Amino acid sequence: MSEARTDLLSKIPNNVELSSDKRLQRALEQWLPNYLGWWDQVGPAGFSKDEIYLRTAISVDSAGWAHFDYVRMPEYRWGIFLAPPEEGRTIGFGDLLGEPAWQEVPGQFRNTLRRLIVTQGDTEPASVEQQRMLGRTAPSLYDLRNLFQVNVEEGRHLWAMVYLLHRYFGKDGREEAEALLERRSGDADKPRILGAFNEPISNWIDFFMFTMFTDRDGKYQLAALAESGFDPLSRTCRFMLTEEAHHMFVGETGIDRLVARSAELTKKDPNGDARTQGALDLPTIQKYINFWYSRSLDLFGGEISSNAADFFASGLKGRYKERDQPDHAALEGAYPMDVVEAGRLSTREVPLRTAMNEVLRDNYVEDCQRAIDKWNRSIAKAGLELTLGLPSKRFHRAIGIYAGLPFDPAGNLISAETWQERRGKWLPSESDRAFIGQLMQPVHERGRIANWLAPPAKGINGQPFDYEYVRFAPDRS
Ligand code: BYC
Ligand code: FE
Ligand code: FE
Repeated sequence: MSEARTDLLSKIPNNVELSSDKRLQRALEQWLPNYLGWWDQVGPAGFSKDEIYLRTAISVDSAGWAHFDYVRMPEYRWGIFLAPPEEGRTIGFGDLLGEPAWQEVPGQFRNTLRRLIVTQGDTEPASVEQQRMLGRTAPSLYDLRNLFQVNVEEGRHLWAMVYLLHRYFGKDGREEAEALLERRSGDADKPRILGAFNEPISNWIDFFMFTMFTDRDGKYQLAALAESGFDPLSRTCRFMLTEEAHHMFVGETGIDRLVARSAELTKKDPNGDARTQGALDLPTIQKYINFWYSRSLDLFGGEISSNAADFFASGLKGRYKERDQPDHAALEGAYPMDVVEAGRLSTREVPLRTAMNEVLRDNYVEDCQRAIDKWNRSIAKAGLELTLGLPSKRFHRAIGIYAGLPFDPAGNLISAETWQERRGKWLPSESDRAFIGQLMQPVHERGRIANWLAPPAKGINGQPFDYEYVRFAPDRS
């Protein structure tokens, strides 16, 4: 295997030698107008004539993989890029540990692999659909540009999965690629596959929470798939992870800026009420954390999962940083799991392979806690004593062994009545949403920012915050 050259000039930019496989190239070129039709129909509403200061992936070279310039979104160059192959790569875990990684799909794992790729692929366009209306209420040009950067890259992630489907899964792969453009986030008849991707993202608080918590699930899922014995999937996910870092940055720093401004105005208000000062109060921010964190925990699947054990045994999906694990077979260990038995919580030992979803979820929880600690430092800096926190892993779950059971944020099992009574204190209510709705007035002038949000510490790609991140077209519609 040698490094493929990067072709930036053909219809579909790529580093997978697309021009040497005419059939595949033609099939993807036929999918391209369907993709553009989807983008036009349910991608960002408005702004299609405006020039956005965006980065575009142009190679997988860590030194200079991206190029920044003004682009109209419909003209964005969505490309197919895989991380360079590793000479002599072998399967790193499970029953086939040490065998050569697969360059083609092994027949016995074909359906499972296709399902994993389709599930991953489905989330990418879903998020673009969910975020479609946000441009109209962007708090600054900097944030507007970041929204669109995330959107175009999620579009590219869809391309990444569609390439795998077309290249490795024949006719059913092509059908799945069509279906990825047909499902719609939140649609009653043809919804997206996973729960969080059917939740509305109605305002910028949702957006920052989503990029913090839900894109971060993406990081851990992609990292687990980057370990895959199916080498093209591994290489695809490895490159996607470089882009993912910015999405999580948008979320984590977005919430930090939200929290900092909220704390500052709480401190300033004679009654300690950020809302009278035209900002969001910290208790409401906590509710949004509770909501998006719990929905994102669901994305890791059931705590006890034979699917997860099978994925691991077959070498299809590993753990986070599998190479740092002491035992790649994971046949011996057990995971102490809190389960509900006869209406009470008790701890049960679960075979490690069956607990793989939970193991990955724990890596994620730790990462989220790190961010919470950082936000709490911003609150303390403003001179407030309040703190934010993560609710228990059991709170407000819809998937797995705690699904539908009434737990309070501390993780105690409570009665259904208490849950009904208190849920408005723990999760965003209609009146919270209405209040946020009227906070969300667009600020589309260079260098300015909405009152409810602090400016970022620095701009994008070495530019200042006061930069023309979006050049509005004179004839914009
Ligand atoms: N909602 O054994 P179980 C991203 C289903 S985010 C609805 O518990 P398993 C991004 C499951 O399919 C990363 N259904 O779970 C972020 C199964 O169905 P069947 C996305 C759910 O199989 C922001 C059943 O419940 N990537 O990239 O271990 C913006 C019981 O299965 C949910 C991936 O997810 C749910 N939340 O599945 C843009 C990676 N959870 O078989 C992008 C690929 C589970 O009974 N997917 N179910 O019909 C996977 O690795 C696995 O399929 C899962 C867990 C992690 C989803
Ligand atoms: Fe993505
Ligand atoms: Fe993302």
